[in-house]
Amino acid sequence: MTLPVSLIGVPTDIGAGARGASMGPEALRVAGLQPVLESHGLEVIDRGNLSGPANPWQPPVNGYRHLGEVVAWNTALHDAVHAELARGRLPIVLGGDHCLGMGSISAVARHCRETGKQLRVLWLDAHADFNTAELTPSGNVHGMPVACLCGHGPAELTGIGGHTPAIDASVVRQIGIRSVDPGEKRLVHEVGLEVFDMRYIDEMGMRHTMEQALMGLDENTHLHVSFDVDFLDPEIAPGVGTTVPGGPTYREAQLCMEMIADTGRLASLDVMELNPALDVRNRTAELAVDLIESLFGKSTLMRKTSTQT
Ligand code: B3U
Ligand code: MN
Ligand code: MN
Repeated sequence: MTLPVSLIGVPTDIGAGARGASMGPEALRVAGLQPVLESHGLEVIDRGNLSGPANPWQPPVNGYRHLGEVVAWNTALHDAVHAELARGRLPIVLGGDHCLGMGSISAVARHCRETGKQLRVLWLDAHADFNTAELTPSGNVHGMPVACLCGHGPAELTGIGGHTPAIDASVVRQIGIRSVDPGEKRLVHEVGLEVFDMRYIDEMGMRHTMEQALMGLDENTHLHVSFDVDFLDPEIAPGVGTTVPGGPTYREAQLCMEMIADTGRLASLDVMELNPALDVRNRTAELAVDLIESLFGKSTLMRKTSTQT
C-alpha cells in the first residue's frame, strides 16, 4: 500500500506554552521532507500552509488559552485532512503545536466512519495530553487534545468532526509517556487509556512495546501516527518547547518507526511541536525527517517478513 502523500503545513503555536512551533512546517521542508519521501518512490504534493488567526499571547480564560483561535485552526485542519483522505491520499500534517491533533484525528475518525475502517491511533509523546480545563496546570490546549478527542472538553472542540466523542479511548495507544500531571493521571486511569510509558519501555524494550501497541491490526485498519517530537530524548531532539529527559534513544525511535512501517497500514501522520526557535542548526527537524523516512519504509537491508509473525 503506497498511497500518494499530501503535506499540509499548519504554522501556528496557538496551543503551546512557548512561541515558535509556528515555524515547524518550514523547518521540515528545509530539512528536505519532500525529496526524501520522493526518493522512496512516493508521489508527494505539498499543499502549502493553512492560514488562521495570529497568536495573541493572552492568559487563560476559564481554563483555556486562545480557545477561539484553537477552534479556528483545528476546524481548518479538519477540513483539509478530510479532503485529502477523501481523495485517497495520505495526509502528513506539519505542525504546529499538538493541539492540532484534534483537527487531524477528528477528520481521520470521520473518514473511518464513512468508509467502515477500523481506526488505531499511535500517540508518540512525552506527555499524555489528557488535561481538561479543570485539571490543566497551564491552560495550554496542546496539553488537552487526546481528552478532547475522547469527549472530555468544550463542545467547540469535542464536536469538530461532527461526532462526539470523535474517537473511543480504546483505539489509542500512547508510547514514550513520562510527564503526566496529577489530575490528568487520574483521568487517564479512569478512562482506561492504554499507555506504554518509559518505565514500560525500559523494562520490556521497544520491540515488545511496539508488538503490543500494534496488536490487532488487520487489512481494514487505518493506522494514524501522531508524532510529538518531544517523544524523543532531548539529548537528540532539543528543538521542542517542553523537553522531558529520559525519552527514547535514536535506536529505539528508529525501531519504533520501522515496526510501524512493517505493518503497511500507515494512512495518516502528524509531526507536531517542532520548534525551530529552540533548535540547534535544524538538527531536530533533520532527525524528524530521518525518522519519517523510516516510517515510510527506509530500511538498511531488504527484509523478508514483518517483525510481527
Ligand atoms: N501537561 C502540561 C505540559 C504539556 C503537555 N503537553 C505539552 N506540555 N507539550 C500541560 O500544560 O498540560
Ligand atoms: Mn503532545
Ligand atoms: Mn509532548
